[in-house]
Amino acid sequence: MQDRGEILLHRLRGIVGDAGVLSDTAEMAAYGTDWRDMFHGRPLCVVCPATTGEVAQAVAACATLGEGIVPQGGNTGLAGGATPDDSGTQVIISLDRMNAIRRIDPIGMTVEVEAGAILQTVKDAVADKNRLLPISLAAEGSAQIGGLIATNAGGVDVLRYGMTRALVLGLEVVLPDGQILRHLRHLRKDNAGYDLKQLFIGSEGSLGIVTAAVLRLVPQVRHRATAMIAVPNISAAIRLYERAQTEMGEALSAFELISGAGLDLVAEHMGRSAPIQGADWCLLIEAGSSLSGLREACETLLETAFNEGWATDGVLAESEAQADALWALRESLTEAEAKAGGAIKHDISVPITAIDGFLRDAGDMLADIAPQARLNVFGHLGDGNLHYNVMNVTEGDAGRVNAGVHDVITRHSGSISAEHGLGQYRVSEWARLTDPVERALSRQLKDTLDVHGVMNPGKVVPIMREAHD
Ligand code: FAD
Ligand code: 2HG
Ligand code: ZN
Repeated sequence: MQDRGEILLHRLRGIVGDAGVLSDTAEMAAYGTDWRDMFHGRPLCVVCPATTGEVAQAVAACATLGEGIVPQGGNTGLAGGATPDDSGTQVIISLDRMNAIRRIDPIGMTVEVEAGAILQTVKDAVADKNRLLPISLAAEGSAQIGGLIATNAGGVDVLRYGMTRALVLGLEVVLPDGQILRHLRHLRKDNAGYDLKQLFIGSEGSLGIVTAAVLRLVPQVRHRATAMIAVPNISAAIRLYERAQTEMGEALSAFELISGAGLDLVAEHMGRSAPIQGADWCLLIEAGSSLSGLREACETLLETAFNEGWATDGVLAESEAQADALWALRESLTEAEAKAGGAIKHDISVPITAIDGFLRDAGDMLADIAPQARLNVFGHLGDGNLHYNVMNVTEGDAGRVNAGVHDVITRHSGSISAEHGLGQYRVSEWARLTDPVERALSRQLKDTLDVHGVMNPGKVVPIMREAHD
């Protein structure tokens, strides 16, 4: 008699064809491990559907047999959400083959794409029509639209344009029982009933598989001013931020913090050296507009910053190439950290005025429990979102450090996941720190939409039922 796995493989091959199902261990290896090489799973197979109909049939086949499904996009996620468990029974559904850009509307300023389209490819396509899809992150050459929506990705342009959620106008989603929710609307205004698409944005594949989306575009930025500024401390950085908002308003698109230690990592492991040396903290600021005059505004801002003592050094990019070189430093931080041995990652946010206090308290906590730790702190200061990455921690101390940072963040009324999601990396900490009412409601939502518990099990909502705790 055939076992369930063999029956499922047979059915899946019937749906997508033999070539669309990978079950060879070597072929599946890249899909079974996350970008950080931190989570290692063993899938039954990897299914690569070419149409929404095929995704729906594959999901229904898994649901009928009660086997877990793990949706996977570009596999650049930093929370282990796209990695299966090691049971050898879960099915990865990869969106790689569903990558068409279906329609660009430069007047309505929308783009309709399939979930497997790579962010950079979509950005290039809309740029040809003088439009911008304003999501920018270092993984944009691999991250897919479906993955960005599923994680409600942030990045360096959130300050001006919001998280991915703010750009989603319509979605097509395959539900955990194989039904298709078709809501591919190109509408900016649509109050007809519950806004169901919001349920799937940021739910990390735990409620359904995004197969296509309509995204909002903005006019392409024609002029930009980019500056790297050394600041003496965080409170000076915050004062500078307040002034930048006043001077540049909606043109301000990025206000990023990088530590001197982070720039040293980038120099050592990526061979890129910064124009500013020896500072504890640096900012990378960018403003963009269809209109000119930004450079002058940026010069005035820098002048004020020096006069007020908020800046100790600064570089205003003279050319696009120099601006790109400044961004390359910022975008190399994650890879440099990985090359240096990795870190315990904390993707925290607090109200921006609480950043200084958070850094002080977290530093005190670390000095107590892991004095040898090294920090790589950087991120989206303007959003109150820092990547508080702790390096050089022994395996034995890792859990205490992780919980310690999250306890500090909780005391500052912050979030333990500002933009990367919970995946499997943070799910137990979320359960530990989240209000019981919020936990129970999340569980109820998951159980209602995913009756058989097959959609990305163990991600976002813990696998154990919590009804009685
Ligand atoms: P995957 O890694 O494949 O999946 C991520 C999650 O989404 C998983 O839970 C998966 O099950 C689910 N999923 C994927 N596709 C679908 C789908 N079609 N339908 C339903 N669920 C799906 N993130 C930020 O927010 N800001 C940053 O600045 C940022 N910078 C990064 C820089 C680097 C160098 C790296 C490696 C990662 C970075 N990330 C950042 C994290 C990552 O790029 C984002 O989370 C991205 O959105 C993941 O997209 P993906 O296609 O790779 O998704
Ligand atoms: C970034 O801001 C990403 O560059 C990655 O969110 C953060 O590596 C990290 O911890
Ligand atoms: Zn980030």
